[in-house]
Amino acid sequence: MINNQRTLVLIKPDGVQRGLVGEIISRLEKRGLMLIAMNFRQVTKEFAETHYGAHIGKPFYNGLVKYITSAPLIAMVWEGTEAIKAVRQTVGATNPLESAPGTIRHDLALLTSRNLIHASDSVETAEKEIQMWFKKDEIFEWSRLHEDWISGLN
Ligand code: FUP
Repeated sequence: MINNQRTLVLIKPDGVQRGLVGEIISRLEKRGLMLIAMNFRQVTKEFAETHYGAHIGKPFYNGLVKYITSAPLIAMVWEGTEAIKAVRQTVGATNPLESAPGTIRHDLALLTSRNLIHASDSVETAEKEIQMWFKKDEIFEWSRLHEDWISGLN
């Protein structure tokens, strides 16, 4: 497999509350990505502030931290060829009103402030976020019998 990557994906509290967990996971599974870690949790204010540290001071920051800590969320690690780019493409642009039809945010959301999902935006961020959200022994390597039908090269 070329450029095999891992990326952190969160189904934020609005996704859980709206019953969209299965739909979102299904879209990533169908794309050909592999789920290698997953848990359900409600994060503290301190944890959320570390995760969204890049946004401190922005006008939406306090609301963002409140939103993400308000109820449980799903945290996952997905793996696959170019997983970081592939997941962000399937997720769509930050503002659902500007995201492409067929993407999760376009099809299932309306507002940036309730855009359902988080996905790491670079290799460096992915590494940092995966380390922050998961212990090593919570991540499972597994293999698919039909791998060549998804990631085979010609
Ligand atoms: P993304 O990488 O697409 O999740 O987007 P950003 O890192 O730019 O923003 C992180 C989160 O901040 C978004 F998912 C939602 C929130 N946000 C707002 O609520 N309002 C804004 O104007 C911008 C971002």
